[in-house]
Amino acid sequence: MCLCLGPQGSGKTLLLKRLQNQEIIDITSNPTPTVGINLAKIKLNDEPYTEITVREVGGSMAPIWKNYFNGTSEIMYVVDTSNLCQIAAAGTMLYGILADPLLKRARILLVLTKMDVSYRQMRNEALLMLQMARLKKELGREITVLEASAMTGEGAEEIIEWLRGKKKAKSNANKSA
Ligand SMILES: Nc1nc2c(ncn2[C@@H]2O[C@H](COP(=O)(O)OP(=O)(O)OP(=O)(O)O)[C@@H](O)[C@H]2O)c(=O)[nH]1
Ligand SMILES: [Mg+2]
Repeated sequence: MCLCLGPQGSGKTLLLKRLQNQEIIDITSNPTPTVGINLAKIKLNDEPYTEITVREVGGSMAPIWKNYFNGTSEIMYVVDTSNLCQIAAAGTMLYGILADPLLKRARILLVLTKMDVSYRQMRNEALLMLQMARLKKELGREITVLEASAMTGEGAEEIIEWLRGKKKAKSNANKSA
């Protein structure tokens, strides 16, 4: 199961909507904060049976995110790039996730979203504030970083590509087993 986490209002629900429906997204209706969980089925390609379910746990549930770690093989961590005030807190939450033994083998994707209302330099600032370079070195594990916008659809293909990687990895593992 892929778990989608990130601070309140960072853009998880709208991003998942965009991944579900790349063409049409109603930007006039604001998503309401997710109280509890939100399951999003995302098509990986046009063939049948190539859907995966991503489970978003709302930012207001952060104190109990860890209840959902068991059985999680991917983490999609969504950060609002336009809100640098929130980044330090987002980083602290991310460290907590990465330190959890249940997620030792999980693949990690960091999504810098709301790029439509951020300037490019903010991406670098965000990565600096998250201490990403240090984190990658200390953890010694891969963290994929992608820029996105649920409004414009930027990054959607890349995120789906990352989710597809999961499928490939799984079927390869099955073959070698
Ligand atoms: N400009 C812009 N606004 C966005 C984008 N993604 C989300 N938003 C807005 O940000 C607000 C919060 O979005 P949500 O998707 O509900 O955030 P969330 O991370 O699911 O929040 P919780 O469920 O409370 O954890 C909404 O008003 C969205 O319209 C984006 O890519 N660009
Ligand atoms: Mg939500």
